[in-house]
Amino acid sequence: GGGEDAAPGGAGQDGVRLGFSQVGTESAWRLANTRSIEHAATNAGVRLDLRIADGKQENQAAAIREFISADVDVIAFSPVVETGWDTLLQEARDAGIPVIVTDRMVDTTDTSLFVTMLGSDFTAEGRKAGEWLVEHYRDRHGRVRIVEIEGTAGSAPANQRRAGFAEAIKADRDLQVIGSGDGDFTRAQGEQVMAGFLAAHTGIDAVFAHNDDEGLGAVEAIEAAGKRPGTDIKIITVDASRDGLAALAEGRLNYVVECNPLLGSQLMELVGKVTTGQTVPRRVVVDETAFDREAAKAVLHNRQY
Ligand code: GYE
Repeated sequence: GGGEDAAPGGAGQDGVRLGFSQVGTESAWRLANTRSIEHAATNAGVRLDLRIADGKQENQAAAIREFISADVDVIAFSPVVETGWDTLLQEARDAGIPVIVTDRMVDTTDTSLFVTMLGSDFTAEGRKAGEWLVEHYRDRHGRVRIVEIEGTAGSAPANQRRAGFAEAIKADRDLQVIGSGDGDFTRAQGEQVMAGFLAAHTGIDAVFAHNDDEGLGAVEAIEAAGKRPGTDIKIITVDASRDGLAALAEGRLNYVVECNPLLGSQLMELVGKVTTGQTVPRRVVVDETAFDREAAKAVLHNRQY
């Protein structure tokens, strides 16, 4: 990777007005995602109107309604939660403005309300996290006590990572989720939820945190409780941010599943196609992998986010 922001314009995007409603500033992933979209828009000559919603659906609704009144050429957004978008999407359609759903999926009754969805396969990410645990505890007999620090309640990545993880750990009945809580994809909330688990349960073996920030918060809570993260308690996270991979290389996290935020140039390509009447696939999936300690050491030096 690394070259994703270098995609040239000239594919119909030049001068196009794009309204983009972003979730917020909750994580390293999100900051990298916003930067990627800004860079790619500049490179493609797209006139970007970017609004940051501070994690609130009502802010996103207000921004999208402003995009509609301003009659932008394309609306794109990363929905903070999955449900509750039908009316708004209908308003965009009535105004004749195509909508591209980015990063997080919406749950709509009518999927023709958006042109395409560009984002990661969150179910596959959750599955990869679960498969690592199944493999790691293959030879152990007896219960493995897992706690889950989930992403923002109602968001697509929280719902789908939970589902993929649950599906994978079913392969071993000894693997049991004994507690779960909403970490809101932030470090502070991840730390607080983990502190609560440590106070409520003894003998926690493993943590599945839905992103790196939550996992790094859990590291702090575990250390504060006098235990060694990565050794006494195993930690699996998603994203593969630089801080996540650094903690993995140090052995404080145990496994990190990649979720790639650098989708700006793919988004601008879709914007160009949509505004020039070309057909686009209904679903575009971002490529990603997963890292153990050795793999983290190998890529850490040139990680961009
Ligand atoms: O994993 C998390 C961010 O929607 C994929 O949101 C994104 C998630 C990402 O806050 O760090």
